[in-house]
Amino acid sequence: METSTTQATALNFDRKNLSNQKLLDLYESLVMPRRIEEKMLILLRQGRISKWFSGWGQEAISIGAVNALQKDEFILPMHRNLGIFTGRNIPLERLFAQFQGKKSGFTKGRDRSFHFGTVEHHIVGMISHLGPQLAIADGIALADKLSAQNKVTLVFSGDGASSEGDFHEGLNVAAVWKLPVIFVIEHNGYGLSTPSEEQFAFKYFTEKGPGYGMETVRVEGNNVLDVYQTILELAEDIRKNPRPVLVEAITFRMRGHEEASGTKYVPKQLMDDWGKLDPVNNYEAYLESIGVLDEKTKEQINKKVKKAINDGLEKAFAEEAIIPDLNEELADMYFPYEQKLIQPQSGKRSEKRFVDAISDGLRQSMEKYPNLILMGQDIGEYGGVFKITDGFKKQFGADRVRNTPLCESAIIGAGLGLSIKGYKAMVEMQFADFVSVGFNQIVNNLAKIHYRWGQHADVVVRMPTGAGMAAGPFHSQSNEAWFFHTPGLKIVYPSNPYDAKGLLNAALEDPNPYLYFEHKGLYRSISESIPDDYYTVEIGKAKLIQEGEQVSIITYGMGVHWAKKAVEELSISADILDLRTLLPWDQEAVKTTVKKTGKVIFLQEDTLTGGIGAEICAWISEHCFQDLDAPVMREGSLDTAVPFAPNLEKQFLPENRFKIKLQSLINY
Ligand SMILES: Cc1ncc(C[n+]2csc(CCOP(=O)(O)OP(=O)(O)O)c2C)c(N)n1
Repeated sequence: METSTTQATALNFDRKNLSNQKLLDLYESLVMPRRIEEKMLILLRQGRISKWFSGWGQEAISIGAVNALQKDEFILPMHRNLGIFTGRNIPLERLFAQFQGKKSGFTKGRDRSFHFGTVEHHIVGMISHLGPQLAIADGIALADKLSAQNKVTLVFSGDGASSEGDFHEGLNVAAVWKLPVIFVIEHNGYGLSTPSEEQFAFKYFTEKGPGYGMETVRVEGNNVLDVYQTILELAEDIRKNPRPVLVEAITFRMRGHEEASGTKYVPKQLMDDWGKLDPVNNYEAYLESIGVLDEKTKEQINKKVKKAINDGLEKAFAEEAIIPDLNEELADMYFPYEQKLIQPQSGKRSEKRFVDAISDGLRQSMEKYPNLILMGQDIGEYGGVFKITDGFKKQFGADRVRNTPLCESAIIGAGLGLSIKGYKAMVEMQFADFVSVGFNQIVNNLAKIHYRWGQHADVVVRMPTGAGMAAGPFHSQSNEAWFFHTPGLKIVYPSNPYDAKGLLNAALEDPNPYLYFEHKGLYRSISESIPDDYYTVEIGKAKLIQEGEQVSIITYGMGVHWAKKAVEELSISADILDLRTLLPWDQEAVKTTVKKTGKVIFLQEDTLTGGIGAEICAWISEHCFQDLDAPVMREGSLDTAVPFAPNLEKQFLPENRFKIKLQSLINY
């Protein structure tokens, strides 16, 4: 029938040179996810589990793939790939504990179903957003390629998720960088209830691959031998000749998107046709027809599989429900890391502009960490639009200083993939504004991955930020508050060359994910004598830039310079506290200065509403109330987009309003 691209056609099993034992091993591997699912559906009806994503009818794809790859090659499964987890012999009791939200599951009850990874089993599970998986696979494959590992990485996508921008970015990067990735598209004709023809206007993914300059192969997704043999051959070849290949597996999902959603939208004929092509029954019948599987062996295998499932379930059900531990929950947001401050070895110093200090730190970090990879648009030969990486490609080579295609999401995701393989990644946003198209990877992957399953994200995203250069709404934004609200990230924002170098080095040392904000207006406008040697600045520690008695000004970035100017112009005596780290911010230092002066004003370049100042002022009101002699005040930019015309921009920025407010606070 022609209503769907996933047309049911007869399966053609061909054992080629596979031994009887191999055929039986594949059979045992194939029945495991089916038998688990049968059990889960019963438990679901009994109300003993809450949700189930079915892979019924698609099992041959996972099983063919997982058996074709070497055990230490990474696989990045999606929500219907139970067979990847069972195929990697994950202890079933832990898998079931994961499904039940028990402590011994892979996420300690913090995430559900297949949303987990385990480096021990070389699996990186998905986040709900589907598409971001592909870029992580790119990063893992890049790590393998850089270290000449001759490995393949395999990542899944549904046909629905292929409409996401992340799909395009992931494939494009792999193609341009010739990464050893097998992209397996499980083409089952639907994304939830939406049929393929409402999802995209081509018929087969084999038509799409060549557009990326990528080889493509179509397999019978319900034929475990076709999937296995195809991927086995491909993987062997890719290990020798690294490149991405797109494998389209034609299949069908026989149950609802998840159990509650039903299948009413699927024409009955389609169900009937595909029902006849069940991957388990057909393979079983094939093995019987060639005399490899008899009744007795079939029974033995199924008995063994069922016993393993029942044993695993018994253990998982016996485990008590999680008893929440507040400290553990909070601590696990971050990879446990204790910073060891590094002082410069010698007293040698040079005058450096802000921009040179950043470049200096980055260069020395590259020298210190041979596993640090830089990625960004135009950062190679061109040296980046602000010339921070000028000469880096020559010094460190094109492998480590990587010009990227124009795709922030895939590159940040690739940074995470590198981190999973023990690399460090620095991703340069050309302008901080463009991080919006990489936002998801930062706030949902980098930020949450340690809490979810204990994997660290050793990635620093550099953010050239700030206004004042008449660059308009999309090259001027202050967007640190977008990330300040996201647990799991760390944010630093230096205001001077010394801190710029030391904080960048510190961020690159820490295996946790960082946003490093660098104000473009400071790049070439300020300079100071800083140590020539490598050093770090303490993370989470504010710095009292200037001491005074009448008032405390708490600020960061360009705000520090506006504050200094205002204090001078108004001839007042003020503490100026430069936060330096926004997340985690220095509560102790804030408390100390507020206690000292009793009057406090927060200054930020960002628009006022919901900014960093809002949080810190609220905290001061709650925790320093007794020390206050005046209302807690704050000033920031107007709640508008950043305007282009210099006069409009001047009005937008808080510098002048701040001076007036500061005077009123002094007078209070
Ligand atoms: C970014 C995003 N949008 C929407 C969803 C909701 N959603 C989850 S799965 C799914 C359909 C996915 O279809 P496909 O990629 O074909 O995979 P299949 O479920 O068919 O295996 C949708 C819309 C989501 N998880 N993430």
